[in-house]
Amino acid sequence: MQSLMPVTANSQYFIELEEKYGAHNYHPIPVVLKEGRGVFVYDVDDKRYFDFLSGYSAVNQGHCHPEIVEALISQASKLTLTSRAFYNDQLGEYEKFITAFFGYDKVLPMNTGVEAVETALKLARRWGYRIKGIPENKAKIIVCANNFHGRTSTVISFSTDPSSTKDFGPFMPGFEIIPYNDLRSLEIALQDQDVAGFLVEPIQGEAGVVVPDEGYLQKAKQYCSDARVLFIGDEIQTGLGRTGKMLCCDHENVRPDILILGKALSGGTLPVSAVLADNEIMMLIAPGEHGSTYGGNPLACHIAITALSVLKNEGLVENAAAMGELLRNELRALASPAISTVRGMGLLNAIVIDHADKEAAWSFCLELKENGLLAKPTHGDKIRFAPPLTITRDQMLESVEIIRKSLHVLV
Ligand code: IF1
Repeated sequence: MQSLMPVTANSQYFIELEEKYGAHNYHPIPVVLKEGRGVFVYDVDDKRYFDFLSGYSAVNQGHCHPEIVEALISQASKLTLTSRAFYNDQLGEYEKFITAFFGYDKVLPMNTGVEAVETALKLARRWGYRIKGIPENKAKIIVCANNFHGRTSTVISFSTDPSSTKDFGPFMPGFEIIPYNDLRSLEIALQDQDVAGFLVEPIQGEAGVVVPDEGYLQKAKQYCSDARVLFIGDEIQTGLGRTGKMLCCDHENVRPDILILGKALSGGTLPVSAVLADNEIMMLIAPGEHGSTYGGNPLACHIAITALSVLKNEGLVENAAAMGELLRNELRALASPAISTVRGMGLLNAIVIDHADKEAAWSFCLELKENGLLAKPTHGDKIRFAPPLTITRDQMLESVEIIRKSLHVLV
């Protein structure tokens, strides 16, 4: 059991409630938050923290962005849900807005990221059967080892992480796992005529911000085009400005055949996800063949237009590129022997902790918390540093100072 720093009685009260009444499907850093504004969150004792996790990149626009909250409040007081049994005055406007924003013919609105991934898989399979001519129930989707695309039974069927898969079987067939960032393996896998799609994270987030070689995405897309296989870009975590471009695929001018978005699509207010594709793919789903209760609800649509507009109007993509460069340079300049690697793009970054104590990354995050910055390890020795894209230069330098000041626990 990882050690817990002592917390105040006030925090302890809330921690114990979760311990007693909630499933233990997470092991949080011991901090109890009650408020968020911009790059900051505040605990129940009014202590301020820099948020360097950003709700796993769902809060790119900063916590409780005033314009996004206003959009939520105004629409929530008018109409929140109609179901898709009827039209509403928000969905069409949103569909027009987001398809123009990303340059696709159509969008299929969903809620959580994994629902959008499942939707993309169904679209790719449907395209495989009806357009490519793959024999029924033979379609395959290529995925990469160490992927993270969500936690439904189908999606964990192609996970290589035992903590996501053990004792959750049996699993969905039709997936082939190849090494990430390995074009030769992809080229070989694409020789199979039953392959309908290649699902890939442009940067592997949960794996610890694994950035592929330059050119990987572009060549992978080319190989897929040559093999008549759909390139499915999971930009749920890397998209919406996080890596210093609107989409991570933009770094290599790659246009996914199917684009998957989520998280910051609502600016961290409620689950909003989306699948974008052109008509050849999207029109393969007829009425009644796919959907969800909340998918495309007027509240989500109204919020998402604002969340996307904020990214552009506030120059958050450009800021992510600049502040990410600053962060990586400053982290490297710390020249700490305990930080073996600094990697990332834009404001999706991670450090790798090199220390004899396997709990070192956790202990470091506890010290960061004590000093006013929140981050959490992933897969043991990696710590993700992903603040909201609104972070200023002064805030970044203050954050780096907190990181520097906390390094003493790693000696
Ligand atoms: C958890 C991290 C994990 C995602 C990508 C799809 C989804 C995610 C690239 C599914 C979700 C979240 C899930 C959350 C922790 C976080 C995460 F990488 F972002 F840190 F797990 F890998 N594709 N990522 O990153 O979206 O259904 O959650 O809306 O499950 O612990 P979702």
